[in-house]
Amino acid sequence: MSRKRKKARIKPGTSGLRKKVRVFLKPNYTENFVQAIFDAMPAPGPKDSVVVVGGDGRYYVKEAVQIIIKIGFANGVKKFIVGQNGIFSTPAVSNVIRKSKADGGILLTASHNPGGIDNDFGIKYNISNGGPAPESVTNAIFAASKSLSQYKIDISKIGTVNFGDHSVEVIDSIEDYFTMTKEIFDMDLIKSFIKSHPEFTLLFDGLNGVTGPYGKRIFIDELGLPANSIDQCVPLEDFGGEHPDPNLTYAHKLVSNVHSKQIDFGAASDGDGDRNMIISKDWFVNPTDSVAVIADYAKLAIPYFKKSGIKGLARSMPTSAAIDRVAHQHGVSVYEVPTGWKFFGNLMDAGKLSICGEESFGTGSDHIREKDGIWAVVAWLNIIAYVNKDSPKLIGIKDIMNTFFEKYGRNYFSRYDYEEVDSDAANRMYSDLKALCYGGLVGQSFLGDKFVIASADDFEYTDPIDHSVSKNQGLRIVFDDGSRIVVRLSGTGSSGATIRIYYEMYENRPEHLMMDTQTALKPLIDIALQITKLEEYTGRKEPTVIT
Ligand code: VG1
Ligand code: CO
Repeated sequence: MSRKRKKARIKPGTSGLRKKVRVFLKPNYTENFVQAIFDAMPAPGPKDSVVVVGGDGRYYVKEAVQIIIKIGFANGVKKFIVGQNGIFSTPAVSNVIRKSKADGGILLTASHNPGGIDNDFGIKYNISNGGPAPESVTNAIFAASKSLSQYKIDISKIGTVNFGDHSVEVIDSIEDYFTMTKEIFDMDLIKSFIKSHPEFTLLFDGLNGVTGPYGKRIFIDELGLPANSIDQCVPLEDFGGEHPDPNLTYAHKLVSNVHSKQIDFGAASDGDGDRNMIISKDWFVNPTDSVAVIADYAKLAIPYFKKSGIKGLARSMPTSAAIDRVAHQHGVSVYEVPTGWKFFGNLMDAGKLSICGEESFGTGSDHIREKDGIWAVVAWLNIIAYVNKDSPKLIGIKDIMNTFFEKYGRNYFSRYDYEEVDSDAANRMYSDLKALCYGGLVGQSFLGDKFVIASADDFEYTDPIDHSVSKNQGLRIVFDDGSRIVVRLSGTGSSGATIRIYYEMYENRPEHLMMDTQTALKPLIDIALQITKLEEYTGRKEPTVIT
């Protein structure tokens, strides 16, 4: 088999390589990147390896699976484990890599970005611990790609096909994941809760992404909820033309259903199944609070943590400190890592981390090495079942949040995204702000003396396990009462730049715990716009998405 080596600079971002489908369709583009992955595979390399392959069902997944198998065999891969029809959620791949002791996995997804021929595709490589490749490996892929037919496999039928010394095993990617879910959670408790509270309503929206079949298997077939408890649960190649992104803007259908049907528990996951959103008729659970609540109840309610205990907790830097308060209360360590799930893996492998999360709707634990949308949804269900054990009257999501805030106080949190901003303008704004952080911001006060800047820097992380250093992970402006403004440029977009501004403010006065988030954060937001001069640089008056 001959391979054309072409100079292509293909740099993976926060989570793999994401580009427009038409870019992947260019001659040799996909082939080059796939070859680069095999070139960069950690020792002993691809020879005789077992590799898991699957994707979120978006346009071009099936074609890419064929390319990967072909190039993989040429590189000496011994066996591919492929999801039927290429379907495999990101957390399910992580699970199968670990369970089958595979050498790695290739995930075909652009996560929550829209799909279809005119939208996005992506390729991500996970290492043998089931987690995203660390920077050492992604940098090697980049380096390999710079220096850079004929099996046709039927991936619609379950079973193993042999090609000489090589083989492809097509598996039902739902079943292993379902088994894992049953091992982690108290399914009997959830079932008895559902029986004893027939008034409880749930709505899971798969956003036409990969989690549909997983959701159906768990919520309908196993837990016995009525068939109308799931929506948009058949994966579509273009996700129905929508952004498969579980937030208040893009999951608008779920949000309006939850309100119009007065749903007690609404949930959604993203295109590849690693994100989650939890919402009810009267409350939106901010992901920064969600992970903290799960951590707070885990040892009481969830069998997996009853057994393993909580070894430690962690969050990405922009994520609020709600989970830090839980860690202190439970007497365990809490780690602050850069954005992107790959940074949690080392801590988990070292036995220092059990539950972690990102403000970007990512929540998970050391059961795998990816964030896990369905896991978070079932964790919440398990917690609801637990708190309602002896309560004939339904204790809902809002009640749980209220109890949590009364115990810990509340870290008000919001993220503003400015999408598809002109890249030069975004870069200028960012580098000027960085200069300000290191020259003159500290000590400035706003609104009289209410907000005084105590520190300002660019977040840098030293991994406590392998001591690798990651620089330039986001600008932090911290006030003397602990409130924060964080500014980052996205590493996952496929066109222009996305500026993210994160706001956080702590409040523990009882009468101020259940305020509207935007109202609570208004002063901080005004200060950020003043300091960053965002409108002046970008021309943007309003964010594209508010979380
Ligand atoms: C975003 C999120 C980050 C997340 C990443 C991948 O990255 O902010 O928290 O880990 O997406 O999520 P960025 O660089 O655009 O801010 V997923 O569901 O797209 O794998
Ligand atoms: Co995702």
